[in-house]
Amino acid sequence: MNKTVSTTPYTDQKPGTSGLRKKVPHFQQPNYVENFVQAIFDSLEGFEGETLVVGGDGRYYNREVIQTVLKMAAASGFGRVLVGQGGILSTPAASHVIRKNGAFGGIILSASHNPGGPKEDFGIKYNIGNGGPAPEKITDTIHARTRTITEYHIVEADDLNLDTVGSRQLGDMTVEIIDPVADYAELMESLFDFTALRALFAGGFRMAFDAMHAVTGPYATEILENRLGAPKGTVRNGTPLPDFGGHHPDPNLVHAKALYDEMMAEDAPDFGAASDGDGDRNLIIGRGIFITPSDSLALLAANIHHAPGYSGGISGIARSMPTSGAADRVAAALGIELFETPTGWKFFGNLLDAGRVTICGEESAGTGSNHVREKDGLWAVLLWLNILAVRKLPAKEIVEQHWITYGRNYYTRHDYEAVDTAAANDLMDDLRSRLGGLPGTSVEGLTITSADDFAYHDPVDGSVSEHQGLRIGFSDGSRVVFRLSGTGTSGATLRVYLERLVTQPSRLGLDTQQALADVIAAADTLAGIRSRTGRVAPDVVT
Ligand code: VG1
Ligand code: CO
Repeated sequence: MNKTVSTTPYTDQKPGTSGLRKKVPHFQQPNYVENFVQAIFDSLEGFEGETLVVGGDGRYYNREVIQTVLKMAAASGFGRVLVGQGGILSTPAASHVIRKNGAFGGIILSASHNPGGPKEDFGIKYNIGNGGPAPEKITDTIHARTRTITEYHIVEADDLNLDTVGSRQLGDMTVEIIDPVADYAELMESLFDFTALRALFAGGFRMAFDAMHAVTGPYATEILENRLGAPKGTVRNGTPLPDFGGHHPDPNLVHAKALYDEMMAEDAPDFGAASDGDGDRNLIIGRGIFITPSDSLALLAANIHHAPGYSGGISGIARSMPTSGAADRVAAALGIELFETPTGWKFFGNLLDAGRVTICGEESAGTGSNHVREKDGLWAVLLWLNILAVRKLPAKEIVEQHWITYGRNYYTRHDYEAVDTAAANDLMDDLRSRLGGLPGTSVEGLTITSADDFAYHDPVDGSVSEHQGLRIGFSDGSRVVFRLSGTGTSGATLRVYLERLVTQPSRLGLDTQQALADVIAAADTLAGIRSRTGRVAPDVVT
């Protein structure tokens, strides 16, 4: 039975960098989920009888929201919904399922690397038919709709069993519960040389994969241990938990510190990796070396032809603006286009669809290719393994050779979390107002040569996205970027991205924070970080 329920708008349902993210109790307010889901459906046209894909990272509240989405999709006229068994679909797997099935779109329930649990974070994101995050045009429409919504539609029915694979009926709509791993594993097998990877593990190659009790566990266990023969125990923390075991499922040097320590030890495994809450990010650590995501993007681009799925080479590379320029040097050497986009995967979709780029990456540990329209953690890990299997060198040596060829972009990001929102906005507004006068002046011994508020002109659809980060360039090629996070759920998070290119062979092995000490000091002087936020040091350094 279809039912129409009256509702009143919430004023805070603006999607951020990657969907709507709030604390669980916030989502539990009356009609909060229903309003947002109805606003999504109201913003779309022509989905009558079409297929929707639904899944999430298994965090607290995932199952409840899936039931609501299913009942609302049935009332709104979708013909079929594909749901991952147990409500589970990693973000890249959801992207693939949308594409493979020619679905109209998908709803992904995740707050990614943010913690989960009854008082922690939840999120809802809409992806379009190409499998990628909805572009700003659509998220803006959804937001506008949340401000005027007066009713939503839902069928009255019992909750569906999500735990057994198979078809069920919900009103006039079919719900198919699908194996969340099978299609994705098959896709990986079509891109990488699984025979060479099996031989690698059979030869005693040792790997540690930390799934952080998040969604990648079942995918990594199936692919690495079952299909590639890596020893049992290669995948740690492989069971998705609603609260991720009480940790942040954020694969960085702070939250995956145990893995880092293990990889720096004498008897470290050959290769270490981790993935985030929804499986789209990757952390790569070779024995004795952490590989920054910016370097990883450049290295993968330079070596991707070793994987069978990319043996024809790549058309172009895209990176988010705050990501280091390491990939630019590879693109220049290959004679291919390099695109600089705003933060967030939604900006890569047009370039991938148009065939302008094959590989994309972000400094926040996201890398992906045209195989789906999301970043893909396990894909990056498998590509690394494929390269190691072919080149037969330790990861550390491959990285050091790369620096000798291309130079090293020393890179770090300093995050100031849960800063007072007004103070963070003031810091950005004040710096923005002074940008015009900065070029030609000096700070901490560095001469400023450029300063702007990054605006992106999409070369495919001509859309313009403004205010995507303040960037300041120095005469020696080093750079600092300031941005406020669009995924946080408490206060503001100030992200300061710092970078310097070094090409002298004798200076390639420095400590990153030391190599960037003057750029870090310049950032503080320019923006008054300490004085305005009251913080003496960043909360997270990656
Ligand atoms: C962060 C990262 C960004 C990434 C986004 C979503 O956004 O910086 O690079 O695309 O998270 O990733 P922000 O606005 O907080 O800087 V995920 O893995 O949360 O889907
Ligand atoms: Co993620």
